[in-house]
Amino acid sequence: MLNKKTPVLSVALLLLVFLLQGNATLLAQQVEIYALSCELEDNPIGIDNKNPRLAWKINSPNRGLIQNGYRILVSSSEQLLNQDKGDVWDSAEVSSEQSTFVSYAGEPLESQKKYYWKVKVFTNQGESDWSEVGHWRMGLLNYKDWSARWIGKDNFLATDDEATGRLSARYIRKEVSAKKEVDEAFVYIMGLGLYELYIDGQKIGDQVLAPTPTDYTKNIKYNVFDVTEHIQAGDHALGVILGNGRFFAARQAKPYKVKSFGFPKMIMQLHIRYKDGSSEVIKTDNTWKFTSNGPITANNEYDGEVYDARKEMPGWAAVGFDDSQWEDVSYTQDPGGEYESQLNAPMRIMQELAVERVYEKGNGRYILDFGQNFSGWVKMAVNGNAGDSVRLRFAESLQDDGELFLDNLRDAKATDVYVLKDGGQQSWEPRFTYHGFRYVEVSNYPGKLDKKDFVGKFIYDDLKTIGSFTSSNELLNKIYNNAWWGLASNYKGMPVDCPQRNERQPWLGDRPISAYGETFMFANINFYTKWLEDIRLSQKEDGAISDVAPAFWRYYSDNMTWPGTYIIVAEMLYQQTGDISILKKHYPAMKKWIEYMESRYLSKDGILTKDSYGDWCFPPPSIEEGRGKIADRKYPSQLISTAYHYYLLNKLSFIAETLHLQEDVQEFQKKASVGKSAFNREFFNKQEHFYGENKMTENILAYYLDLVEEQHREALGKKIVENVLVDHNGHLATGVVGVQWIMRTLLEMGRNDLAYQLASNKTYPSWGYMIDQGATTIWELWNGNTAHPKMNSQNHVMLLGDLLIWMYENLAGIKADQPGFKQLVMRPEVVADLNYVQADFESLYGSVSSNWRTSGKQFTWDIEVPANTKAAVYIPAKSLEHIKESGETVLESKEIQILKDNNPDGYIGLEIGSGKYSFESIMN
Ligand code: RAM
Repeated sequence: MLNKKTPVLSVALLLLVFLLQGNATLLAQQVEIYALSCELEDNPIGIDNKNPRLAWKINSPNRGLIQNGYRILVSSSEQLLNQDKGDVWDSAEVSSEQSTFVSYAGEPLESQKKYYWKVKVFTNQGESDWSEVGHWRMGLLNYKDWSARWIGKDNFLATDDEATGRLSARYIRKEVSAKKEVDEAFVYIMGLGLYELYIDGQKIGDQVLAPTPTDYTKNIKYNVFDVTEHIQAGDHALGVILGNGRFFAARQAKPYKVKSFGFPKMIMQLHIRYKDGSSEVIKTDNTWKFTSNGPITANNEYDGEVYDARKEMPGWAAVGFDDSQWEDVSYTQDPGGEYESQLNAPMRIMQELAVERVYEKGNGRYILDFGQNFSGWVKMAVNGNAGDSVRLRFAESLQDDGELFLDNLRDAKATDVYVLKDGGQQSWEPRFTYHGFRYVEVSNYPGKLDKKDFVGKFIYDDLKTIGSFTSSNELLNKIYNNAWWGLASNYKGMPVDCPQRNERQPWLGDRPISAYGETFMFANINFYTKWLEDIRLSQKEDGAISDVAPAFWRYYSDNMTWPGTYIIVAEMLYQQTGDISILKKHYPAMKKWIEYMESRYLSKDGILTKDSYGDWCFPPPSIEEGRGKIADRKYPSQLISTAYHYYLLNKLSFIAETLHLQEDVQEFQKKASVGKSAFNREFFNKQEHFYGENKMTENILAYYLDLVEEQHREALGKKIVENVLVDHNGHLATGVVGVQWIMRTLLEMGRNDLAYQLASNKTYPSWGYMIDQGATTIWELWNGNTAHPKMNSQNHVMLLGDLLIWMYENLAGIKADQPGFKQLVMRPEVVADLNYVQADFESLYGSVSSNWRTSGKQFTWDIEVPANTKAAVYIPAKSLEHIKESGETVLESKEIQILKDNNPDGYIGLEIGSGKYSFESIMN
């Protein structure tokens, strides 16, 4: 046990969702700042939530550590905080185990003010010292804080290519002066669709493709920059470049479908506080200067960027530039949305990739292979003559003849052009586009191409990778790795379906369960919190929710499976984080949506009659049968919509229960029970014990979503086994809908061996087949190598289904038992030839890890459970006597409680507190 002198328990602070972090020690030890370990640091200088939530992690190796109280101090200055004075909030000692999402409850927080905070915790093993100091800064809280005007040009310009929808970038500048000694300076900016901000010629911030995309008529995200180091007393130049982004839609041909918001525009304020206490706000107005005659002559997300270096305007963003040829900027229409601080992480260049191979094609033409499908762009170095025009085209794969395979991009041109200026050696990368690619064709490259002159820039939201998984099965590891690349590639401020063709839409139906698996891999809480808001804002007056959110494509096709993701992801995020505010916020809209669907499509006898996509992208029976076929045929299914209706009612009932809305709970349950009877009456084949047409997905939905009556459950399970083993020769046969549940269905049926078989398959259809065919990400179609290119992306994540969940929760055995991992249940599945798994995951309480290996009947398991949590651990063992922990029998351990000492299922259950444990056992 711990005595009072035991060293170092440190506490890391997080300000959740809008967050910060410091660090402290328990027991009067020295404190050191703990680098932020999750996305919660996404934006500590622009918090516009008036009650930010605070969180901290207790970083301690001690076993069985539980917090039983905390005290938070928030001060208006660091000096006050150092004197332990919380002049804006002193929570006093609160007796509570809560260490995540603790709502600020002090004095009202003021716009643009910086706050300092620290926490100390009281635990069952003593009291901590104060943590190190964390801080955050409020954004612009009041609408009156915005006194600048939107500027730009609300029309096509002579430099724009109206026909292709590729606009010339807009350059906007203004020279300003700081009159006195500057204490601090902050910029607040919205530049739509995309912007880059420069001060005195230098780009501000390392974000790219900012701001995060939203439905700009509903909300617009502003970004905040601390520019104190750039603004001293004296003259300065402010320069902004605007690109199309999602604001000016890349495709204008179908305005009823593709939403366009107008022409690029911006609003910005530079707030300067002088050392003498006075302050000043410099704002966009009609005295700023404008040109579209700069080097970026064309840009859009799908088609690429054209950059004519001969048109560069050296010094355009620096003081002294002659802008007499520039026009006055105009006032423009306000886009309409609420202004909100961007709390989700910006996109950044997250990784650089080297060219692996170069294929020389003659005449200055080359094909570069980066060896990996990813999304982003290429930076190129080149030496040539002014006017030489180098063209880069991007593709995911090559044709048999070694040329780029472009057909699956549809009409996305995915082409960047760089026109050289005088001056020999030069280098360039685009700003307002990105591509999904592995291969790049370089044409008209002057001189000999050296592969070192090209660097791939992998761009996605700056979400830290917080999980890892490796096992003795190399194929599983490869699939996991492909999943990582696919998911990362499709984080673009919203979860897009694919990064390459003319689509790139945030389809709801692609992520219902995938999002859950992703939370183990990426620190994406703020990301999905933002997406839920996008979905909520897509809701129409009548209750309809779009299949795509933000609704850049206006598809309100009314079905349960795509919009249903709203409910599934909200509930999942609550389970994985413990943030109940998510449920509170979204409950009314979710309820309104289901009632809308019922009012239109629920038959009198309980069938939900409307579906749109069926089991989208299910695999054709054989590669041959799918060859050359277009995959976008829809097969709506009332079985699917009725099953989801039932499932979503149960989810809503759980949410209502959590929010203490008893009447609603009863209402949902009543409807669910009608739905269940209707489902069985309509779709169950009593003689044969299957559902619908005995398709794998149909049977899985009935089984896993709990629709089958208890007395038929076992028989249905047998049908599913037959579906896999007999009908499909040991393979899955599920599309996007079925694959969300398949691994956990087989596991629940006691057939994890079959789940493992599906994950280990290399023949069609399987994830392993994709890899066998050279995939480095996950495909849109099981038969992605031979189907028609019209709808056939090679970097889509929807077919991951529940695979990652199964890897973490079941193979590794890392699963939340109480919301947010306050309590864990760890039960690794030892299966077939799998003889080790190593996985870890950074929860909001700290690191959870599970490393197990087997040797014959011997099972060895090292685990780590974070402070302030506990875990029920299930160990494969013959009996309690066959388990040792750190060499000792567990019977004598005071730190280990026994939960279950009989093992009809081959497992013995123990309860442990935080800390590291090494178990050894002899299995059945
Ligand atoms: C296609 C894509 C996308 C899917 C929609 C319904 O555009 O496959 O991922 O959600 O169809």
